[in-house]
Amino acid sequence: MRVAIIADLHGDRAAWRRITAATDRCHVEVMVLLGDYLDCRVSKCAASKITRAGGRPTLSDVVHVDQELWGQLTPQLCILGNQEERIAALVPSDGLVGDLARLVRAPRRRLLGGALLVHGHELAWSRRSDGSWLPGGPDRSGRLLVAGHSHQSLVVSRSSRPGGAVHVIQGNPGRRIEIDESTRFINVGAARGASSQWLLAEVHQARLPHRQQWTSITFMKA
Ligand SMILES: [Mn+2]
Repeated sequence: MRVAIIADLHGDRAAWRRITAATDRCHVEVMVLLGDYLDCRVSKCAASKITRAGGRPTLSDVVHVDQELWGQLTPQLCILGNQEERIAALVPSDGLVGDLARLVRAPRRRLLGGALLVHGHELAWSRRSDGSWLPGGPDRSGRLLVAGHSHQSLVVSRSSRPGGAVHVIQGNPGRRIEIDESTRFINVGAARGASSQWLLAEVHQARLPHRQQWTSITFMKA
């Protein structure tokens, strides 16, 4: 099964058009929107001031109203990001209707082919000496983790020995990487903007939903 993972679109309609044209050409069967598919017009800091003051911003104060784009995003497998959380917190409930209501009430995590998919804003990130950000914290599940949020593209593998070395591969556009049991983390770069990208993944459709079934990924420029 061919899966497209699209992270951090931030409501970029031109990028969405380029990506959907490419996913059609690649015969993608499943599209995953890995959080921050919408863009909140209110900063994190301004949002907490508004909330404390009991302010009631209008819908268009909070998000660029784009019913056509929302209608195309809604049927995809959506995973909630921090932008959608902030939009949901700020828009008065009578404004949260139709596609927007569905988009801001997506689940925070999904399992796909044995991998755990999250946006990434709830992970404890730490910065490595080479400048890349990796999610920290204890890894008890042993599951392949796929996230966006950092706007960087990379793959982390770790040898199975206790305390085994961590190996980081940069996800340059066009790069195809085989996935195996040593692959721990896939970070999908941002779909929005000039360096717009997405991820093409080959995932087996086996009967064992909790076994790791990802076979390869390709970082795609959009
Ligand atoms: Mn984010």
